[in-house]
Amino acid sequence: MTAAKHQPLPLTPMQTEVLGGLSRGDKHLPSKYFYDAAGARLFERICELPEYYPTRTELAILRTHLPTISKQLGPMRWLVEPGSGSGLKTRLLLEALDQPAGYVPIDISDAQLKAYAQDLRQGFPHLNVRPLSADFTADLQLPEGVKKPVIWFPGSTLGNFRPADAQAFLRRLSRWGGGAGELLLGVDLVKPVEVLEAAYNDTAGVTARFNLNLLRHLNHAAGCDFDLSQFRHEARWNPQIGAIQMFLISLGEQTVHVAGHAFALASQEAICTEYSHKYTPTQVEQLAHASGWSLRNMYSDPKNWFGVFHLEC
Ligand code: AVI
Repeated sequence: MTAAKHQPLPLTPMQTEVLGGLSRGDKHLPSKYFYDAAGARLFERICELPEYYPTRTELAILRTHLPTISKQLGPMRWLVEPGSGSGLKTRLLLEALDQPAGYVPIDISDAQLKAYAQDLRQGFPHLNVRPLSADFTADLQLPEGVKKPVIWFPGSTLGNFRPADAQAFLRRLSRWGGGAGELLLGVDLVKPVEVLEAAYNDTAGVTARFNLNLLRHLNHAAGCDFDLSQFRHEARWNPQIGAIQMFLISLGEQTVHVAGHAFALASQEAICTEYSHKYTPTQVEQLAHASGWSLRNMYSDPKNWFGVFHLEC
């Protein structure tokens, strides 16, 4: 009798990404995996923390300026949102728009998207909601008939892209629906370091739990064996790149495994888990220009902490 040969199982895309990130000299883990169900709940709590100013600042800007923005957009526009469910902000925008032609939320998670669309239809019974299940960072086709859309990308999610990726993404958006659309883009602005670092190192420790939850998610979903008690959260401003970087710091020497591959971590070695780039208004304008957009208007708060940029192709 011959012994059955064990073929290694093919790697999932998630495992491939994790292996790639941990194989680098400066170890990284992909921040998109923060958002399992527990991570999404923790992020909602972050948005309400006293130190985390972006959500309430952007909301205040919208409450003040939506009537003007809506007038400039005019009637019967399709609203398209890459990444469904920025909740209250989207509802405010939908309420402010003059007879929106419809709303297209786009998300990779089909279940989340369907639940969100259903919920929204209850609040806006006359709205044509056409959810699109897709990876919004890749090339995609909007539903038939959705032309010259108003694309809504709030929350400074753009800041989580590296600048070159942000530019490529904005360029892709400029082609959606055949081009000639408009973009409402929420971007967190450069501000004093103390304010920025406090926002990502909150005293209640919610951001630390959000960061560590990434390891829990990867343990379940990618077959890793991270011991959460052996890492601590840290977030710091990197002036060279203009970004807050979040890290998980190894508390001692340890070995972690991913799909049968071992990675040694030195004591105090950092794994970067997130970039959150902050921009000046001029930098946003330059980024927009470099990707086929021009600035119609920018709306900000009295401290200039956050900007809602109205761009057109
Ligand atoms: C989703 N994104 C814009 C958040 C940010 O501020 O970069 C994610 C986050 N990470 C820690 N706190 C919030």
